[in-house]
Amino acid sequence: MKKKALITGITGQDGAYLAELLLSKNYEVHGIKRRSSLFNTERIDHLYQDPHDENRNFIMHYGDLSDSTNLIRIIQQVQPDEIYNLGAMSHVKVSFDTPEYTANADGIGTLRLLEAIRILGLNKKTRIYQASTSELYGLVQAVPQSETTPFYPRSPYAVAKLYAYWITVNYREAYDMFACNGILFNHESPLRGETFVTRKITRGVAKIALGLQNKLYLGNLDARRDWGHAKDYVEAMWRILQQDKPEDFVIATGITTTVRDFIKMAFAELGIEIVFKGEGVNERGYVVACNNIDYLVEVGKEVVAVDPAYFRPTEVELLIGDPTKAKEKLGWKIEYTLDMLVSDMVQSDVTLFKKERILKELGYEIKNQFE
Ligand code: NDP
Ligand code: GDR
Repeated sequence: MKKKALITGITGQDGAYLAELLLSKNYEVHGIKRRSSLFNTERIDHLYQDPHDENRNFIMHYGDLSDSTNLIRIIQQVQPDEIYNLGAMSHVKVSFDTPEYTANADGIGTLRLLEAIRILGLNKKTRIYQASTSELYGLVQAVPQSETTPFYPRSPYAVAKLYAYWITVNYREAYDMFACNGILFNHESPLRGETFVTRKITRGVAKIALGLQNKLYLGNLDARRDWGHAKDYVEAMWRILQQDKPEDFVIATGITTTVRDFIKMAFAELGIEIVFKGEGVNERGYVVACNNIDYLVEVGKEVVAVDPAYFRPTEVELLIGDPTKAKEKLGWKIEYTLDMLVSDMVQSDVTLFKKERILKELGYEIKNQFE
């Protein structure tokens, strides 16, 4: 019998990679997607199977983490062996604008799934993975951050995820459920949402190099993050649910890098060297060399500036994870270094924007200005 998995957030970055991974392991994969006024399945379109095919193993359901009846019905119908709860309003800065919605989807949404499993009497059958986050650590208490480091959330997003973390632990202890938290540090890829800092940078760098954009405006350049590749991290999610007993795991690379250094690495991937001058809101990034004749960026040009609109009311300055437990118990390790991640993202965005440049040269203007 094939194992069945249900993924919330299947249309997101991690959902897409996890679906690919589980299909390659011969799972029947079910996903919950939200109704939207435009198509929102771009990341998983390549996995589409005709609903009329009786043997299909990739099946989509409409739903939302704010709707208990919907979740109960889908879980009753699918009877999943594993649920991966990846659905969330996942943008930290936006959570300050939509705090109540974030609490509902990211916090209570997790409770709704756990309750659905309990109500349906699936405690012994269905294992559940909760997408917890390094944002739980927030204001630095100790580094590197491990499974035993105290939490101090710094955004409505992180506070909602704190509730989700503890309700997962509580249902494991109270109802003997196989419920686990993966405390994942930042992970990125060419599929990363365009408004997260790494993707905003790699898109901006590609567009600047191709002459489609003049400058990249960013917020706090001093923030430090432990960045890995999403492909490695979905492998860890799966491993967490294959253990003999349910436990929580930190998933991280153990290396931290500033936003400023990520920017330098992204430009360097295209042979463009930049330096930063000034401080705080006056800090700027300038081109000092362009060693690739394919890219016509003038030396001396200002390509990065700070816009305080991207600052957060409360910031998480430093994240660096300790993945020792995951290495020892899950046998998990990264395949992608930060250099490889940056290269993968920049080259993918260059390919994307070369197409846009051709359209521009033919007289078609593409509008995707909202960051
Ligand atoms: P994305 O933002 O790329 O994807 C989020 C997914 O959740 C999308 O499919 C989105 O649907 C869906 N979603 C949003 N709101 C709801 C809702 N109310 N009901 C149902 N689905 C909803 O996130 P990632 O793939 O990067 O992250 C996956 C999970 O892991 C998230 O929970 C995130 O908070 C968490 N996480 C991510 C980390 C990272 O670095 N990427 C690190 C640690 C944790 P739609 O496409 O329609 O918007
Ligand atoms: P984060 O990711 O908040 O860590 O949450 P993000 O990429 O948004 O920010 C990382 C750091 O970069 C700084 N920064 C900027 N961020 C954005 N988005 N845009 C900018 O212009 C900019 N300039 C500087 C931020 O201030 C921050 O310090 C991500 C999400 O995927 C969460 O869902 C997940 O839980 C955590 O990672 C782990």
